[in-house]
This record gives sequence, C-alpha cells and structure tokens, in this order.
Amino acid sequence: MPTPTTLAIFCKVVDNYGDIGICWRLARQLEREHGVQVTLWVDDLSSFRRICPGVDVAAAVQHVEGVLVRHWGGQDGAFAPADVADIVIEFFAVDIPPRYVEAMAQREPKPVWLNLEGLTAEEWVEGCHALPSMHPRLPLTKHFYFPGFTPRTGGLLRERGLLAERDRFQADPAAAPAFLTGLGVTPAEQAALKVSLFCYRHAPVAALLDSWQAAPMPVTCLVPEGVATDTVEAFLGGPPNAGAVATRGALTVRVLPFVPQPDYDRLLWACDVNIVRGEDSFVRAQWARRPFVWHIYPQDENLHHKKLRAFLDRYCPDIASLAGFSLRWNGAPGEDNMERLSWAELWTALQADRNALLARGADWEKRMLEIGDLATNLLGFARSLR
Ligand code: TRH
Repeated sequence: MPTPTTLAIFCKVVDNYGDIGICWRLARQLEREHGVQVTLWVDDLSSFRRICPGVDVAAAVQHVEGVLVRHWGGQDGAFAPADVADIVIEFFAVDIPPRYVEAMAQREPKPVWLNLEGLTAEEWVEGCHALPSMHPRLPLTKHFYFPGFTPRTGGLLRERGLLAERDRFQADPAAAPAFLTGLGVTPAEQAALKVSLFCYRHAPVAALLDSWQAAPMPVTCLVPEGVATDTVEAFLGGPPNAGAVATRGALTVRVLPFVPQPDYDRLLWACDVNIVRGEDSFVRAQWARRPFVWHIYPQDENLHHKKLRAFLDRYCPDIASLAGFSLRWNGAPGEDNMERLSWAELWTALQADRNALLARGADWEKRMLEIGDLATNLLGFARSLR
C-alpha cells in the first residue's frame, strides 16, 4: 500500500472564526475525501471549540475527526526533516516557525509549500494564482494559491456530499421544522419569513430591525449568540443570551446558540434569506442556494468596498435590489436611485426579486461546480509540483 500523502496546515486565528473555520473545513475534507494525513497547527483552540465542540482546549496534541490537531504556541520548537509534511500550507501568509522552515529546506524531496490566500472576486487574483516565490535564502519555493470564482483560480471549498445533503434537507418537509424546533424556534416563528443574521458589529442592524417591525409580512430574525449584541440587547430589553426572544410589530428576534459548523449549514438551508459575513459563511450561503446578503470583513481605506463590488459585478450585475441592499448594508456608496430608498423600500425591492435571486443562486452554483472544489484543486496542484 502506498504511504499516504502528509500535509500540514498552519493557522493563526487573527480574530473571529473564519481563519479556523476555513482551515478546519479544508483539513477535514482532505483527510476524509482524499485520504491525506493532515496535521492542523492552530494557535487558538477556544475559537476552534466554538465551531467544533469535540476540541479539547487543554490538549497540546489531539485527534479530531481523524485530523491531528496541534496547539501552536508560537514557540519555535526543534524540527527534523522527518517532521516535515509532503505538503505544507500556510494560511493567509502566517509565519511558519523558522525552524520548521529550516527543516523543510533540509528535507529530500523538498515539500510543496503553498500560501493559501483569502477569497476575492477581483480580477487580479487570476494573474497571481499559482505564482512561485523563491525563498530569499533557502532552496525552497513557495506558491500562492487563491480560492476564487473563476476557472483560473482554485475555486471554493465544498465537501463532496454537501449539495446532495442540502437537497435532501430542503426537499424533506419535516427536516427544517425539526432542525429549527431543536434550536427552540416555535412553529409560529417558523411560519414567518426566516432570516438568519450573522454580521459584524458595525452593520446597520438597528435600522433593518426597525424596518422589519413595520414590514407587511412577519419576519423571524435568528441571530447566533454573540452577534450584533448591543442592538439585539436593545431590541430584547434584556441580555442577548441563547433562547432570548422578543416580538415587536411584525418582527420577532430570537437569539440562537452558536452551533457547530455542520449545523450552521442546516440553519442556512432552513432560512429564507441569509445574512452572512467574512469568508466561510459567505461561501456556505452560496451553497445553501437561498438569497443572501454579504457583510464583508472591513479593511483599511475601504478596500473591502472594492472587493464587495467585484463580487456583486460577477454575481448580480442585473439585480439592482441585491446590489443596492448589499452596498447599503456595507456602508458603500451605491447608485443614485438606490441611495434614495429607505431600508423598508430596499427590503421590499429585495423580496420582490426573490424568484430572480433563487434562479441566480441555481445558475451561480452551476458555474461554481464547473471550477471544481478548492481541496481537490489544491491537492492536484500540489501533486503536480512534486
Ligand atoms: O468569523 P468571521 O468573521 O471570520 C473572518 C473572515 O474569515 C475574514 O475573512 C477573516 O479575515 C477574519 O475572520 C479574520 O466569518 P466567517 O468567515 O464566515 O467564519 C465564521 C465561521 O463560523 C464559519 O466557519 C461558520 C462558523 N459558524 C459556526 O460554526 N456556527 C455558528 O453558529 C456561526 C454563526 C458560524
């Protein structure tokens, strides 16, 4: 039997859950679907535990779902060439421990070294994807690897059975009610238009909640614990803990527990509209095939507005309601005719385009499937370099 490929991922949690969310998803998929022996080095086990409750925050080394997880204390331990994996991935250009890099240089054959970058729809990634970069001192070459939305990028993370599982869930009339009931959502709340809300603190949540209170159709807004806490607390008139709920006018806001990663997918599949953020939930919303609004991770000098526009230009150049809503949600200037609309009008326009948005979701999915999934593409690329 050939020895399985070994692969190490180095992940630093800058903030939030996206860094570990993406690395964990990739690690699990490579191990489960490709038989790769994965070691995931991660510096923050508490964040990891939020999305994967099986993680022991006190363990320096542990196996989680077949993946070897090592707590990366930032210290530079001693490494021998034999400790180095066949493929080494640094996520978001983290600095791999210098002694590990030295060991990489001594190893024969040399490992494949990839820098897995962040997701953007901007055109320049096609020119940078898969480019080599020589180490200034050591006999090592690193390659940049970009996820993306076009065939000249690595594509998006997507597990093999994901879409079939989603289809089964969405086709089964009992599945979403059973799932939501398990999270404490009552039948009356389920009968309303269900919106999941995952965004950053600076999103104009209060204005949106105000407009939903006066909406012609009842809305149930499901907010994971810890999201938009100030605004949610003000709406509830009490602590925004999981299980807290309040109704004002047409709007019910319910705080949900922060669920394990696979259940977050089910939440997206069960809701009518999803508000998502960052990178990983943004991609999962695309696979949920339900209308979604993206709250993009903020960057200095509003660089993120450029990234947001690049995505909207690809995804919905002809659906002004989604572009207008998304730009306003992210505080980015929009078209004049959209700028004049109130939140209630923007919401009404978005709902009026529901069928177009559903059709776009299906069409977009087809296009993304043609690119293949990120884990398979990345592994194929790494093997082509060996
Ligand atoms: O948490 P984020 O804001 O992470 C961000 C982004 O990745 C951003 O690009 C990056 O630069 C920054 O971190 C440092 O949003 P994101 O990417 O959607 O990640 C959230 C993860 O949390 C995702 O894997 C889904 C998961 N999740 C759960 O598992 N359960 C939940 O209840 C919720 C709400 C999320």
